[in-house]
Amino acid sequence: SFVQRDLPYGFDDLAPHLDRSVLEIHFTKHHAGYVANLNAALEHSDLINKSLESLVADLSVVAEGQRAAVKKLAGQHYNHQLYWESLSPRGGGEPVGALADAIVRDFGSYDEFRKQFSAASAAQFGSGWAWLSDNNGKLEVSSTGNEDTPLMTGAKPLLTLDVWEHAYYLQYQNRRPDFIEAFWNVVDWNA
Ligand code: MN3
Repeated sequence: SFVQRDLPYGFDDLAPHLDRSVLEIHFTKHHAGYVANLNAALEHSDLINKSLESLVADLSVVAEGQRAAVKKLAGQHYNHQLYWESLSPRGGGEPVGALADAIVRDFGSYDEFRKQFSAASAAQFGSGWAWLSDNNGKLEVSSTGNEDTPLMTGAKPLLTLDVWEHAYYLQYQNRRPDFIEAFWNVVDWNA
């Protein structure tokens, strides 16, 4: 069955940028709920043995009557796992090495990349995600609604930010731009 990996840090470790109020319920209720419901939906299916990434990348293998539900649950599981594992108490700053070089190559500068990613995060109307992805060797910034992920359209997600209200409301209320600014202090560029 699909497994929710442990957080690689404690619920208090990303404070003050992201505090327990936006980590604990989010991880133990929202994300855990998606995983439990995904396992329940596929309990009697061989698909429960597929890797999460391959399931999300090719939903055509899911029976039509189940596809919409599995897309939501598997997409949300995949997105949350990448989100949690993109964060670290030792995060922040700027990337170095190959990623830094690729960002300069495709965006002109780190600052321009950050500006575009923040703008995509702020402009996503309603629930969704912002992304940095590798699309056939070129980095790109995008946003998606609900559970959608660039993995569903053939790109390789590298970094994501959850901009569903449940990701920030208890700490930042309606101030999504403040949440986006806080995110940059805990991005784990090594991941
Ligand atoms: Mn979420």
